[in-house]
Amino acid sequence: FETEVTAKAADSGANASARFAERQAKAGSTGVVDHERVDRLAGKAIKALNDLVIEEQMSYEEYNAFKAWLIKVGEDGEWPLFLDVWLEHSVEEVANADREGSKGTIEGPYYLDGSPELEWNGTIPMRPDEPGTPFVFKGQVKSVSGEPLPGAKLELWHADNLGFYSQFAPGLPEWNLRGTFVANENGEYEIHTIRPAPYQIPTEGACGQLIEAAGWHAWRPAHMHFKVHAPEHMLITSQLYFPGDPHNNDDIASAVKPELMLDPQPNPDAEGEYTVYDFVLDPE
Ligand code: MBD
Ligand code: FE
Repeated sequence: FETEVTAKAADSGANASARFAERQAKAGSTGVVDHERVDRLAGKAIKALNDLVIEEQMSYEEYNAFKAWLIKVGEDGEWPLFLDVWLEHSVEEVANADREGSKGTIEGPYYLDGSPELEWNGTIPMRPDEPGTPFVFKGQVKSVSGEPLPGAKLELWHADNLGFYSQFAPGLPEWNLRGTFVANENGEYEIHTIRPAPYQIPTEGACGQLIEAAGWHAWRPAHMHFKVHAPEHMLITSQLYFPGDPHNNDDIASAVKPELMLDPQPNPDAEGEYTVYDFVLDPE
């Protein structure tokens, strides 16, 4: 069992790198280089590292350990994981500073576009015996002026009851716990799924090695990922969290915000829990 879990975790990094490369290729590039901007950003990044070496009086031994580790991050396919865990939260903060609607947060390394499209009140693709507490997620997509946004699309993806994402960890059916829900004429949705488990980032790769060496922990609190789109509105990328999770206050990816906390209640109509959360989208 140990080796099985290890194999799954090791594959996740390589898969995340491959999926990212595909998406970048599809997104295309204008090929136009803003030399001044590159000079400024690359220059500052290099200066920050040089300052670190001088300030901390880094030795050759430390420099070589750093070099070996950087090489290993690539070999393990963990650049998406490393960047999304330790840097994306700042990029997201800059990108979304002016929004008036719902807060968003980072996308992370495990998004896939094109998940199966379902009605406004559907069950997310899952195994017949999918382990975990049944969970109903309902609410409404609205504009900042309070208008419902019919036909809005909610993409939802989350880990299973063991913390694994389909298409990244092997052994799970394609699109397991991934779906695109189309809101009804009132902008409403009612999604049936299961509660995801907290997520531990792979411990045996380069990121795990860093975490171990620094004496940090490898956990993200349990979370569900969303992208919500509506015509003439800004796309929102978000994650929602569960109260009481031991890692809500020390998420390794620094992606928890108080506005993103759900309030699950026992479901009066069925086994499990339900929660209500509305998405408010800014105009484009
Ligand atoms: C995840 O599931 C995640 O959401 C992030 C941001 C990083 C690693 C794993
Ligand atoms: Fe995640």
